[in-house]
Amino acid sequence: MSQTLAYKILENHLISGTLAPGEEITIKIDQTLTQDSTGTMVYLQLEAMNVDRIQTELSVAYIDHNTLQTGFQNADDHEFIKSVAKRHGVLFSKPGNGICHQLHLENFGIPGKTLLGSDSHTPTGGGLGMIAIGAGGLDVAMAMARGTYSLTVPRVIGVRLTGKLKPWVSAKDVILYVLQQLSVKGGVGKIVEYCGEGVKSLSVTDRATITNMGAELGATTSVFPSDEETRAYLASQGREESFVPLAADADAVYDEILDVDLSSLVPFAAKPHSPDNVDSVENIGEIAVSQVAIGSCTNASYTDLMKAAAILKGRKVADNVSLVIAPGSSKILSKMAENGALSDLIDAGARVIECACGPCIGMGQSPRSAGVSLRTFNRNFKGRSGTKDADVYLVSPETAAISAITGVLTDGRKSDITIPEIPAETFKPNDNFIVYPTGCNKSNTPVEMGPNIKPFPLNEALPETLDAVTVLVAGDNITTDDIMPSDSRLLPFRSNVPHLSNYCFETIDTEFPARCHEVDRGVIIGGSNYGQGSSREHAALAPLYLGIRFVIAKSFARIHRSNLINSGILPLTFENQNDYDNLTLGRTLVIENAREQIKNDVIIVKCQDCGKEIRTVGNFSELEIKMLLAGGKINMIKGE
Ligand code: MIC
Ligand code: SF4
Repeated sequence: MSQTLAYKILENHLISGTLAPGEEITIKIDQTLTQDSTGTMVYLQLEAMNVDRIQTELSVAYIDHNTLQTGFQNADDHEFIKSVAKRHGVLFSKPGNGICHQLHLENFGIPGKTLLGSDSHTPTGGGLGMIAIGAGGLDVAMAMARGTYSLTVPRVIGVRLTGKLKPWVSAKDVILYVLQQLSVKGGVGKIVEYCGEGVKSLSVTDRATITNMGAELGATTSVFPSDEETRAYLASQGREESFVPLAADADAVYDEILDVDLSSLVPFAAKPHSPDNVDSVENIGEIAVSQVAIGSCTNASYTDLMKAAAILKGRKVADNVSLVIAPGSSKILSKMAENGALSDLIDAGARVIECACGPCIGMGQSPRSAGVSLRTFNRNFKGRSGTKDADVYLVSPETAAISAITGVLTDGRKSDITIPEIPAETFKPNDNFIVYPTGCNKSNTPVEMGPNIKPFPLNEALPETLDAVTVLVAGDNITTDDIMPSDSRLLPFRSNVPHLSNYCFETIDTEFPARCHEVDRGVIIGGSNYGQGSSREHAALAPLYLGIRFVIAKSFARIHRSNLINSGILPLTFENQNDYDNLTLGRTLVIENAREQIKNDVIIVKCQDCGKEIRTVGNFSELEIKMLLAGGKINMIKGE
């Protein structure tokens, strides 16, 4: 039977289950990656699993998020991660080497392999033809321990590309257009597979920009074929031997098709405060800009930065603009130092900062009050930049660079600048930032545990009767940045859930933690796509710490739903969405006979105050039921 590329790779890795949409399967995981802001939890969990060596072909621990070492906490976390990585056979990438997804593409990604990462933008690897999936930290720890991952088989959308991009239009505009068409919920339960003759006009890093931001569609992952462009990219990184040609069968049938004519696209921007709030730069108009930031795992490749350098060369950053540039990797920065492009950026007035996530996660470089910041990043959620009232627009590197010069949002097609073709480069292998675990094991390498690292909270087995008080009624598209905000102030506490919990839902309702402390158990009511965005399991662990035992929402984002289940918190959806409107704060909701009910199609939740019954749906797989009964994944493993 003819197959999509996604299903071919999944089939090659199938351990159990039926490869059909909606079925639960277990697949072999070849590679994992972690980063530091989710990594401390991952390695605490790996230690708790009491395994000796990892079961994957390759696992890498990157340090890229918490690199502003304003106190001992981040540096302690880095040492902790390094020590556990060495004990179990995981490679460790030091801070300064670059952003995990860019580094993985350059150094380790292999077409046709599976990659599980404790970061929602792990699908960047789909640019190389991998099935690369973002997951909660516990799932990644399990994948290291057992070499497997279980998931519900997604459907596959084909995005059929034709034509070729015009000057000043680039990969970012492709994915912004797809986001405009499909929305931040459009990819939930789906893999986005790119096909069509337009694919070959996109380089691997262009493709990686597109698969990276597939996370913003809510998709399980996105994937491109592996072709001559893939070979060229791997060769440029000195890894041509890793090349494997891969494509869907010619007559593969997709569950849906979206046709995109690349030649019809224009420069786009995602307006505040959602990546799918997309319009053309021309329509938005020449708004004044106070900051421009080029970088992140979406758009900090060599070509992206070289294009920005070519636009800025010999010109001056506008007086009203602070231009900040964070290169994706040390190899890129080094190459640009070598070929002079770095001087072009600095001479134009750019602030070149460390190769790390930096401003993308609010680690410094917050914009001015009520400022307008143009960013080549992937998320513009309110407050994520560290400035609550800033307006963040997501744009391509070309649009960012030209706007930095003019000081207003600018459609480059109107300028007289011609962006030169960026010649392909070869990069010197450099693993001086990598710590190899050679010769290390559990008996000769101690765990380095700093004083800020606290144990993670554990739930208890599901009781027969679960009663909880409504402590929050939230709207649609609540992000995990809303649930557990992260910025330079809070990121140092990613290994300290008790401290973090004081800031849970800070951007939405500052009274939330106090309200939770007043009741024994709490329940959160959410709208649709609850928990979109980051993979941080802290968005489940902090509520768990505060006594949240179930969440009823109109729908859930994939990774957050799994994180809730891993923590033993029930994610339930309303069968009748009108029930959402009747719920207010302070209601006691009861699930009687909960241990049996979670196995049913419909789970009845009774409102003790009004006597009304709310019909909810769990749709839990067998494995999920086991986890929920045990009070979470760790408890389940301990009981096995
Ligand atoms: C993000 O871009 O939101 C992050 C920070 O990389 C997160 C991970 C985290 O919250 O630590 C993600 O995308 O998963
Ligand atoms: Fe880092 Fe931003 Fe990418 Fe998240 S989205 S991994 S914070 S660069």
